[in-house]
Amino acid sequence: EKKDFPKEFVDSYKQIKWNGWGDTRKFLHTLSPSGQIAITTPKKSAEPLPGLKPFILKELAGGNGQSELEDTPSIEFDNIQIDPPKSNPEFLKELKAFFLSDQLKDDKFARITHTFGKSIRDLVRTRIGQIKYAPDLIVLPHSHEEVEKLVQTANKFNVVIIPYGGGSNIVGAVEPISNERFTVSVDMRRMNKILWVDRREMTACIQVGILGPDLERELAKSGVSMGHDPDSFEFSTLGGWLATCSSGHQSDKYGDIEDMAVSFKTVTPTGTLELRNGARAGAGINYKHIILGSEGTLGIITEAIMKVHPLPPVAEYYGFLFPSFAHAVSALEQIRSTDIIPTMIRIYDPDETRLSFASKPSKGAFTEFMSAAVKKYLHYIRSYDFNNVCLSIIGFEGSKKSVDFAKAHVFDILAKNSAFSLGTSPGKTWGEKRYDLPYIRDFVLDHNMWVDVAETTVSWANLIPLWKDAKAAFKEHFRAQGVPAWICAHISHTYSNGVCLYFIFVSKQNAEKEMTPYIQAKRLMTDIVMKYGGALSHHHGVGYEHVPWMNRYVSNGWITVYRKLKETLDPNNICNPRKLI
Ligand code: FAD
Ligand code: PL3
Repeated sequence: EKKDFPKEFVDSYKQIKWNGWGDTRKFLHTLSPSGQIAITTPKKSAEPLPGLKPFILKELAGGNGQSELEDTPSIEFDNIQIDPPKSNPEFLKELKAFFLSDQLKDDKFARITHTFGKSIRDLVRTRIGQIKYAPDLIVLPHSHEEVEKLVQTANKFNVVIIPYGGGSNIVGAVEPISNERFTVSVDMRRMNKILWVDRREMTACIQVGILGPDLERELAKSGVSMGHDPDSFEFSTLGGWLATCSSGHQSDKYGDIEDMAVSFKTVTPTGTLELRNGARAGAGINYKHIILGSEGTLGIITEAIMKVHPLPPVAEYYGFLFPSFAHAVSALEQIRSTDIIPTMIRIYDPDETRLSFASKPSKGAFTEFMSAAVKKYLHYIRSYDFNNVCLSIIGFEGSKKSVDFAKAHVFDILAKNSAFSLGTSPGKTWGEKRYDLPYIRDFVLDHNMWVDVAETTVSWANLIPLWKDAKAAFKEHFRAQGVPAWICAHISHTYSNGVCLYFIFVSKQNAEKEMTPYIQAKRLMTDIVMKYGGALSHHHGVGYEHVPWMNRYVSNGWITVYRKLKETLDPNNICNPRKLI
């Protein structure tokens, strides 16, 4: 039976920027006549960030004497040209017998907004209208059964299917990389319901096309939370998180996505794979790990049973300053070597600390705090050198008793490592602004610069050497070319045997306005990560972006195992081909 979707539902792809990041109503722009950068959000109109433009000019754009930002606007949507969709009348005829016409889209807007993810390369190509292989059709399924029908039909007609969650990946994971076969992008976001919540077993069964805010809002009605909060939370889906092995801010307490996933259904061209529900089993291979991180190459995940926990009665986030990155890392390592771990520990290196201060609104708590008197105190009494200061945000969630206990223990270690408490207001600001940073990327692209990121998991022993070496190598690479460039880093997820180290790097766009500078930078950063034995990615996945390193990262034996598995589950290679290896 064909079911209409609620009339008031607006498909997500229509509500987010086609050529940038996030909500169409949220963006950075320059205020005239003051020339300051401001952020406009659905809640507030134009809030000035007075420190940001001077910071960019000083650190980057002004590196060659420039005193104003240059404008490099995006192409207008109407000026983009793409090839018409390929014709496949028999396949479409079978689909139309099963799907409503509103579930099948092949208009230019739908096709362009399902071509890429949100990496720098994706945004740059969209902004210049360089769209080579847009999918021929977008299908918006409503149920597991519809996905089964779609996959069977695609397999019959040798049609490529690419699962599309929020499209927030930055590794090329949803992009069609050939136009040899008819290609369908399967937009999962109408599969957005919580099917049940079991408060006794603390699990919930969820359709995986649900976006982060909808998921947590609906779970909260039952008094529970999943606690997965990546930076892309607002625009990414549960299915995408499972398929990319994602990690959220509070992973230190609630785990990464693989720790939360109990079982799920995956529709493959050779049938649906199900997993058992239950607390744990030691009965052979843990098959869920075959699908986690498979990035749509083995099939489409439709429904998942996930662990949840009661909404924490207490959530307290604090800001601390450390005299240097080494002090902060030392404190972190001491905390991690005990059995009392905060919910979140983020440490910004000195450069990202300065960016963080520079991008605050005019009367933020930080600005007040950094008054001359306090600065003097830290400098003269505590011997802080402000070129090296690092900001840290440390959060505790749970019962009051457990939070108080953890705080006493952790604050003691922080004090022994010369940390200075800024109280809860930086934590509050972090909570309010934590999804804003990617909007700066669009502003940077609008002004003849580019920005990219690299992240890894690195051992404690290699953390500081990798941090120093990668930053130095990046700076030297651009210095040798006479191009202004800037790099910063933070630590965002911690484990007993290492941390996630995350770099952000920015430079001027080159005269040819093409991709060489960031392809070179990405290569340089990933080679250094490999040299220090880091993970090829802690949480961004592989897509095609990281494929060139896969042979070095995973042994040949495992690549053969994956290939055989793929041939078995997907003999016609219709599921997201040429990704992962
Ligand atoms: P998509 O981008 O749509 O797809 C990603 C991959 O999963 C593709 O291969 C796709 O085919 C596959 N896929 C999607 N849905 C399904 C499904 N139902 N079944 C099978 N395969 C499927 N990642 C983190 O982990 N932590 C972060 O903090 C984080 N922050 C980010 C911040 C920004 C600004 C951006 C742009 C990205 C960030 N990412 C982060 C990366 C990205 O958000 C994650 O990889 C996320 O898990 C992707 O989810 P999605 O729903 O957008 O998936
Ligand atoms: C994936 O985890 C995230 C992908 C986008 C991150 C964008 C970060 C943008 C930061 C912009 C900083 C510009 C500062 C300029 C300084 C000279």
